[in-house]
Amino acid sequence: MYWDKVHETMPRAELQQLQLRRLQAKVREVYEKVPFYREAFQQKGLSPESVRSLADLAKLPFTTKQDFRDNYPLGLAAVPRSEIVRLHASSGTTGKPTVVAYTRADISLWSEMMARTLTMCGVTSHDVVHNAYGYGLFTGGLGIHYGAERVGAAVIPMSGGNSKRQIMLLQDLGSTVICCTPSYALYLAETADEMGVDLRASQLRVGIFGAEPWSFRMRDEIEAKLGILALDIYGLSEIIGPGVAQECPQKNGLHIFEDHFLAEVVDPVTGEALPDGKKGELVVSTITKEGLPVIRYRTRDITALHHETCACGRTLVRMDKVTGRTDDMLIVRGVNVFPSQIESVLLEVEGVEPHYLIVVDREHTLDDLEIWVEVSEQVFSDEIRTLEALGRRVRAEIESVLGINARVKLVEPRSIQRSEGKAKRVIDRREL
Ligand code: DLL
Repeated sequence: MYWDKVHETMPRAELQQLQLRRLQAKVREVYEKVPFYREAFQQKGLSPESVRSLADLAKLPFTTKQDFRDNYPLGLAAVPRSEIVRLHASSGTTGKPTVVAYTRADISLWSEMMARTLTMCGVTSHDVVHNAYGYGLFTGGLGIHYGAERVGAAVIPMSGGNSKRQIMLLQDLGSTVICCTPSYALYLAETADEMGVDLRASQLRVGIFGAEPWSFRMRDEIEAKLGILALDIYGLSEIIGPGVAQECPQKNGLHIFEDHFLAEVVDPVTGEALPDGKKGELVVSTITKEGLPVIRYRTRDITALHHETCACGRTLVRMDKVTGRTDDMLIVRGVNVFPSQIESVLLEVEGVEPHYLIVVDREHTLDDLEIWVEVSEQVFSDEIRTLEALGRRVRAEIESVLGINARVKLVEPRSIQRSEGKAKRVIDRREL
């Protein structure tokens, strides 16, 4: 099912013409209206006329999170305040948040992208969408909300929190679609379980989960516990929010809406373009957004691109599931470790729950990696010998995948803090 068949299935040559036209116009616009871009271009000896083909995109300077910080709050905006109708912000781990601005046309574009997203997941005007992404400065809640309204579905603006009430309303209002972070979906499943409710018997059919990394194993777990099809949604505030890319039921990567968002994957160290299939850092340029257009934004998200047409018929480039960020990679005793690798290992092991915490510390000069893992109720009440054997098994699996050893601490069911939004998986106590 397509929302906008023309653009979602456009032959590549035609799509590229459209992209080039839009890119040239946007580059001209930011050069004229945003001093940051004019200076960045001039420093490289570039002008809007330097962009003659799509390949010329690679000559343009990158924009980074730091540039947003340096121009806090709205120095990168390309329109006067009077044209801005909405502001959102993403909370950074340090310092001031990143603020983003939308014009009326941007809100319409965003709704359109979200309508594509939802339609790709099979959502229609007959659906009831339980939206448990946070409403507020976070883009998840309102992004899904406007998309669901555009499709004509009935949207329930739940936001996060009060999980028991969520389960009650989910059932009573006959929700067919659920949207939230994957970690919150698991928490809801757990809450339902405690309440004696079997979500598999509810009307829920499909879930649209994102805003944080989650493994394929986690998908299996969610699909089994909720009895639904679970699809991955990707986006970031700096670009527009959710609605940058969406996985279709083929489960074959996420389609990037590249008639509006140009995608490149570059080597995170050299900044050089990488070919299809090679993992690197995703870089995105917005070629139609008005309020806060961004050229070559370094997302820090790690993925690879694929250009072959998908079995669903969309010609739009696909990106792999984001497995980590260049900045949440841990370097433990010199080895690169991504939390998602640990997650996949844990979820392979029977008796272990998908709730974990990675604690890194430094004893004298040596890094110490400890992984806290919840065990299932059944294992927990079993003999100590069983627990010990499980601990050894997890440890061995982790060692074989990461190539380093870690201490494994098996903890009681439900003892690791649950999150209503993005889960916090890593505690790094090293003072480096
Ligand atoms: O998380 C927007 C969003 C809302 C996406 C709802 C999907 C659903 P930010 O708070 O700015 O925006 O965080 C963006 O979250 O750079 C990724 O690191 C991460 N992220 C988002 N979606 C995914 C995903 C929203 N599907 C940052 N898989 C991004 C992995 C994701 N990571």
